[in-house]
Amino acid sequence: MSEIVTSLINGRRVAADGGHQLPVVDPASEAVTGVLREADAAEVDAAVSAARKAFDGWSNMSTDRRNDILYAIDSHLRAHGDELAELEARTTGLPIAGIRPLMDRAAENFRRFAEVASTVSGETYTQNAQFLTYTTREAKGVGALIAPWNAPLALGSMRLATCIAFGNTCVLKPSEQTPESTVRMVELMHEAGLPEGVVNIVNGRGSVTGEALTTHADIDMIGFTGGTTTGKRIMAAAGAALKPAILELGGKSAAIVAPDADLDRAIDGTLLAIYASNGQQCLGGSRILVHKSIADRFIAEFVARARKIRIGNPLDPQTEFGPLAFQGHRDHILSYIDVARREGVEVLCGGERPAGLDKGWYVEPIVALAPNNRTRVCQEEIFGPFATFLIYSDLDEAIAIANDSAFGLVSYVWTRDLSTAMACSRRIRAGTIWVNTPMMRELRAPFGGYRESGVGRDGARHSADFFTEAKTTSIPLEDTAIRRLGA
Ligand code: TXE
Repeated sequence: MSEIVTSLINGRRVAADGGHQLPVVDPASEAVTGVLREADAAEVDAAVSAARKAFDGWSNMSTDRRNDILYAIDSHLRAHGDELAELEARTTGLPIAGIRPLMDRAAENFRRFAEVASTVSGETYTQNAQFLTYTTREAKGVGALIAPWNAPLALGSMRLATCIAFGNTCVLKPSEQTPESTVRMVELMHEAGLPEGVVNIVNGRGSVTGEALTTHADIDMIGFTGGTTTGKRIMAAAGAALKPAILELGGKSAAIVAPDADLDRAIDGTLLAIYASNGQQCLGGSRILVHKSIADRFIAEFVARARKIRIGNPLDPQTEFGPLAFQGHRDHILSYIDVARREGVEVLCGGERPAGLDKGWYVEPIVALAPNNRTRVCQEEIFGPFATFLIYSDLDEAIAIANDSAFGLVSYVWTRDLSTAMACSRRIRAGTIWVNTPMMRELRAPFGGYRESGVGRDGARHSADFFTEAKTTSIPLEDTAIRRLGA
């Protein structure tokens, strides 16, 4: 065992002694590589106090000075991109070739949201001739931020950057399944000049550390990325304490392949949308809706390519698909093979342990063909390499299937016909529609979900709105009459 992962408060890792301990497991070898020491309620309280203490200094710092620090963080994280990518690949099982660019994106989040903070401005109201009324935007306070295990740095940096760029301080809890890379990233942020207490980390299980954090009386808002069930629980706690919450949750996104699509590009795009990041991504295109006139050819080609995906050690640059993040999640995904078969869903390939990989949470990418969209594999978020095909007859039917879901995060459409693209853009109820492209993330644009895919949006203006309070000030331009009581 190499490392004991602890919390990081006021810029320093806390002592490793005592406390409840959880194993840190390498998903590629199943070996226990470290120990996570869980933060209890007292440690969470210390982290929130540190963030509160740092709030005045950070929120009152000039935006230019704060941005210098955020730009330095961007540069320093980029300089350590290889180190972070290796750590991330080891802990999550994500192939290094796929996540190396995401390390630069994680760094860039701090630059991008610093730029947004530079443009935040208020309004003036002069309609009432005797008064000047203006608005300012102020940092909201201390954020409780919760990040998931599927892409800890990409998603954790998004939560952090949107919060601290506007002058807030925070306590972040990474997932107990993948804690190490986030601690290292935040350590690097301090090396780049982040003042102590602005970002603190508490490590531990959701039910213990997470709950102590999101229900702490001295937090001002909650930012959560994770599963819908947990999201509902957090929203309920936030409601009870009257704290605003932004939630980015799961999805069961449809990818519509029209008969006029560029089928080669559609094959590449649909494969990537479901199998990138080992299939563990909220924006996965897990329901592939293909027109009946092209279905046989398209599905056959997709299956052939899925069988050829290079599965292996996440640290090998040739690997396209690594082990799933942890044993419980691997078992959860495999359980859907039986669920599928019981409902008459045909499993076309995958689900076995790949030859030659005797250890690790490896599974061959799964492709299935469902008789209809009401099956559980089409309704429930599996959150893994489980692609399910559905065959449709006309565009109205495809759009109806896309919308027949509790979720509404993203949707993909592959077509050369503008009217098909526009109909999907207008009629599909999802936060983002990607036309002829998989997963283009424009950081300035809002990102978030309809229905059970979340509440609120990340993005330039939307994050600024959530992470600041609007304040209105009115000043009379001359001595106005004041009604005199008791005169
Ligand atoms: O996530 P959880 P789980 C989906 C995916 C997956 C399912 C369950 O479908 O199969 O969620 O995954 C913390 N108070 N996504 O159970 O529980 C937890 O410690 C405060 C979609 O692993 O949502 C972790 O840090 N915090 C997704 C974080 O919440 C709590 C990413 C996410 O874990 C808590 C991950 C509590 N009561 C899973 N309970 C996406 N949108 O990208 C847990 N946590």
